[in-house]
Amino acid sequence: MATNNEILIIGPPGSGKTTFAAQLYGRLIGKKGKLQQDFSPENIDGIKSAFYRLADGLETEPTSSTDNLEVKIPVIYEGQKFVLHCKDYGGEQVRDLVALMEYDETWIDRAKTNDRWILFIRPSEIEHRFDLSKKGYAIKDQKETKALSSSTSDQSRFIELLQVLLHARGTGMKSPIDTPRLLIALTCWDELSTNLKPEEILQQKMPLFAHFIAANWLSGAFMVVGVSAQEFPLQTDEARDKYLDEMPQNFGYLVLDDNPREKDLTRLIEKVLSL
Ligand SMILES: Nc1nc2c(ncn2[C@@H]2O[C@H](COP(=O)(O)OP(=O)(O)OP(=O)(O)O)[C@@H](O)[C@H]2O)c(=O)[nH]1
Ligand SMILES: [Mg+2]
Repeated sequence: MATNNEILIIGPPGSGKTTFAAQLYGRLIGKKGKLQQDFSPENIDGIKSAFYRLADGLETEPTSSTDNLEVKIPVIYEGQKFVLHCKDYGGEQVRDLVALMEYDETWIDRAKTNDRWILFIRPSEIEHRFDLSKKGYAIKDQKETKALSSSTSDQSRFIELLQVLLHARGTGMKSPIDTPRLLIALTCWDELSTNLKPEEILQQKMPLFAHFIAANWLSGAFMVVGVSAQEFPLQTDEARDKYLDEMPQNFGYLVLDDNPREKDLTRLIEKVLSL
């Protein structure tokens, strides 16, 4: 069966979904990237308001858990026209999928109709990996104990999330998965201050999850990239002024194999379409 070009971005609260959507929109209207806006879409208010907040040097606001925003942006990619469906919803919905282990019609529809999934993970929020070599040692530091236990559950939560969505889609896991294609986006990359590659960070921070993906997806049907949609935190006046003066379109980058500082954020879409 042919794989369609519908893309679903999946990510827990605070993983950077809205910021990326706003920055992607800026790149599309800027018409300098691989993907360009063809003509103005209707009803793009949700993304626009996030875009204007960034232009004012302000962070995006958390998306309400009841919001299900869907905008259709007509784009041109390599001379071909198609409609990019941008979906934004409160990440709380994603958290509930795992916490309650249940999904509604909206999520069944999302899981089924989108053959390409982008999973947003913010590695700086995944504390320490669970290190089996430490098992058996008395751990004196309470903080460390807490970090270790939260890291295993962080990883298993992402595994469970994918399992719930595959179940909703009706995709079995007995043979390696070809569709949905999966792009794992490690977001807020700037927070890591690292020269490592995205695959290495995934392996280092989430070895269990990395193993789960490699064991269940066909090689070539998934990839890992780094994303810094905002480029730096907007928590100081200096940072906010930078955004005001230079415009959000000039900030943000991807970490790809062929370019570890790719400023064209639209290439994330190109990458997921190329899988
Ligand atoms: N440093 C840094 N911060 C970022 C980046 N992208 C987003 N953030 C910050 O991360 C926070 C969450 O970003 P959002 O885009 O609102 O996250 P979300 O996934 O839409 O969250 P929900 O709507 O709650 O599901 C905000 O404070 C952003 O400013 C980035 O590339 N770098
Ligand atoms: Mg949001």
